[in-house]
Amino acid sequence: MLLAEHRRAWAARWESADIAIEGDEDLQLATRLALFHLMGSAADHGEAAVGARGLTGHAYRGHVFWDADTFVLPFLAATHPGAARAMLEYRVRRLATARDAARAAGVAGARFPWESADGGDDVTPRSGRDRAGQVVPIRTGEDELHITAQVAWAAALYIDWTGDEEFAAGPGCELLAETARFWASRIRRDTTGAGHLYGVIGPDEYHEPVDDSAFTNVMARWNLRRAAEVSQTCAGVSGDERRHWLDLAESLVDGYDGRTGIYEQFAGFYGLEPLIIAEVAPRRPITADLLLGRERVRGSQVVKQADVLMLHHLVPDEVAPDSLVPNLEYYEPRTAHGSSLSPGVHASLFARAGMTDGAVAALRLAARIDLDDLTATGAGGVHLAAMGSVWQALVFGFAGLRARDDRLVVDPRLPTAWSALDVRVRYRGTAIRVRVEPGSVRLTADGGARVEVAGEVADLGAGVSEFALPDAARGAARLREG
Ligand code: IFM
Repeated sequence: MLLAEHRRAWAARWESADIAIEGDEDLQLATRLALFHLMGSAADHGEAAVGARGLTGHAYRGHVFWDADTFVLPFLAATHPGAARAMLEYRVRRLATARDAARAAGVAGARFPWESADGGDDVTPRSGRDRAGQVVPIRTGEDELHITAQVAWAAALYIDWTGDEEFAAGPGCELLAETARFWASRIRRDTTGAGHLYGVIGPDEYHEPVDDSAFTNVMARWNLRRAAEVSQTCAGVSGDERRHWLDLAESLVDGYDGRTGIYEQFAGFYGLEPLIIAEVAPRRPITADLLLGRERVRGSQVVKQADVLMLHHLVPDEVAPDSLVPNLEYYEPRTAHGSSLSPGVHASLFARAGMTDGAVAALRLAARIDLDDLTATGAGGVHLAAMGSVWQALVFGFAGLRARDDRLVVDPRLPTAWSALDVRVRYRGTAIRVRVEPGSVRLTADGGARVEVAGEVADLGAGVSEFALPDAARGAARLREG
């Protein structure tokens, strides 16, 4: 194929993926670098295993983590769905291995591995050397169970964005049902009937193992509920099983305190040393366990990466209404951003909370992780999940896009320093360009789509629709269509 044809094919393939940030050239450039790597990370069909560093470096031996399902896949589902489907196919083809892993652990359903390669069994190393050269045990392969819910979450997000009914009724349903069965048999009920998950690791790997990780419990709850909903239209799940899932979901404790509006990260977190990493570290991101020692960090409230806050990002309908701001205020100064996955999630949430200065600062960190080698781990390859988090912060956070029920929700927050944010996505087969300017949002679609813009529901046809955004809290008034 000639170079010009290659270019045309590449442009056609990715026409729904560009992002323009008008008013911030540095962020624009860094964002395009992230898009470039994300675009190159997955195949269009067959199955695609996306390692934590893609194909750019040796770190983590190319293994696939939740980085793929949670951070990279959403970009593909919303811009180039065939590639997202290929990533899901990687999981679908390893479902039998995940079932074997569950059986070997004495539980039902399917248990996906924390780190996987070609075979689909768990390949997490059992020990490693930390940056000070000390040999340390690695327990994530045994205990970081939330990966199983992330696979289900990725399948559901793909269904929500694409409306792929064949996948939803077939392999998607199977993934959701088998992951729900895993949680159903792993939950233990105490004498009061409350459900618990003991001995797990949440995203914050500084604390391991813990009981009742709010993140893991709420993701498991979401998994059980979503499986009960989706499996109504697919074979193999009885009404009794669905009711059992819903009952267990209801029973799970989640550490939420209605008086403070805060989720306790895990049972006993509040009793740890109240060390605020933002006050003691010279800068963030910081590898807090290296700075302060593993044991000190383990006994303190220093959080490695977005943990409770990941819930507000991934499953906002599953957390208590109005709990974003209190949790952001509580956990943000406690978070070291010791993982590159973290600042982009904070950026997205700051944007959702309307705190756009904090959002831009966090986004800048996420976007410059590889450019400035902020974690000094760049030699191992680029941090694909961080790049995915940059896209998510811009599209889910600032532009406020979300596939919810039968519609695409658009609820933007534009920082004052930006004159416009222009993003492109593909929602249920329709290419949609979303241009946010101060006070307005313009949607250009190449077909039909139901949208909800700051509270107002509208059915778009092909063409341009403009909505006023007089005040994000008060909603939008439609200006013109055509
Ligand atoms: O998946 C991540 C994890 O959340 C933190 N440590 C690195 C892994 C691979 O990027």
